[in-house]
Amino acid sequence: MLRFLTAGESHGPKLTAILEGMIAGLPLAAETINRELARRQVSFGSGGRMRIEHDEARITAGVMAGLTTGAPITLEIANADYRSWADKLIPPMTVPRPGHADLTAALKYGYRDLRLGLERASARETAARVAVGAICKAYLAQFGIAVGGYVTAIGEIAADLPDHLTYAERFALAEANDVRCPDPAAAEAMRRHIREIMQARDTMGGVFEIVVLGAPPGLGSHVHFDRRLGGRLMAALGAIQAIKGVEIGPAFANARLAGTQVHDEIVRETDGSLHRASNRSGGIEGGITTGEPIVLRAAMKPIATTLTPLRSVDLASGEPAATRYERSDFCAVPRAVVISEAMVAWALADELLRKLGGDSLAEQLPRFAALPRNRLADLPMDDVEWRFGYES
Ligand code: EPS
Repeated sequence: MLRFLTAGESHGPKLTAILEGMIAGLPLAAETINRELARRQVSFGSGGRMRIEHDEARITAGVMAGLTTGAPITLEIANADYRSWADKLIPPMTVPRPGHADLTAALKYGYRDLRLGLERASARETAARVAVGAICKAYLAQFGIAVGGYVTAIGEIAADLPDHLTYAERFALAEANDVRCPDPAAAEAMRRHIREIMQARDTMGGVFEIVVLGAPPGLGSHVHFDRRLGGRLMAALGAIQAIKGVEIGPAFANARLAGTQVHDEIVRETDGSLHRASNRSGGIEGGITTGEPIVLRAAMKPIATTLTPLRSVDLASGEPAATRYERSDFCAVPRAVVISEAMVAWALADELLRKLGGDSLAEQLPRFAALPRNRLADLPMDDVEWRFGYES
């Protein structure tokens, strides 16, 4: 339903994104997109590039007089750094960095210089995804659906997040510091840790959570593998640079517990509505949203470009060689939160568009209000015996 493409190299003139399938009538200002782009740039542990770029999106198609038209939306983000690359003589790059796409991309595409791979593999491309995600967030917000996130660990430093802290409070606390961690004491420790890592000429990964609030029950489907929302959300996160693990709810912790300790018991309220005593499913059962918050957790590996060299091979000489350092981030986990929010917002917007149908916001708003909810009145049962009735 909702497709997007991005194009552009890390040090080329600009990034371009085209988003196709968004309904008409959605109010959209460049400012809405630029706010998200600015969030993506905030991160303790960034390298020098983030001081060069001041990302702003130009909307060049699909939005007229402040409203989406239903036509493809085109976004452009200039690479300020292009100025220093445009006429530069590019030195050969022949020593692949372990962990980056250098070797795999060169082998696959037959590149005769490794830069051809890294230019597109670079996480610079995620600026375009965040711009697309900002539109998806604006769409979801029309229905009271919010996507947020926060860092829970940088290396061995873990946040302590008490259960009484609501998700909205976590989002707000996370925005208050540049490691995007809602636990202020842990945030300080994380900053210290990142500083140590930088001094040690190394890099560090971490873990973060992405949470969707206000998603109605009934998005996704159990009927086919590629319609299961859990799989779609994990794929959306797993398709981000350096993300190597994703879980829904406390999935790995659940795997160590008995079923009676894991499953979210269903409770009837006096008004006939149904609710869950817990949310260990992470808001998804049978590939379908339950109506509880959708909770995803992702693991980001340390950045592959390290100041301390790693062993590699110079592909030009065939001799063992140490990796050479180029400017890079030391820790990009806080930025990965914003990128992940964007990808989750896109996957969810796609599901909501499929659920609601129609071509304009005016068509969709009443349909959303009429969606079945978790209440007995929306779950009529025949309560009689019946037969399968397949033909024999
Ligand atoms: C990246 C390396 C760095 C990052 C870049 C991703 O860029 P440069 O090589 O220009 O210093 O800053 O990320 C961005 C430019 C961005 O906007 O996020 C890499 O090799 O993946």
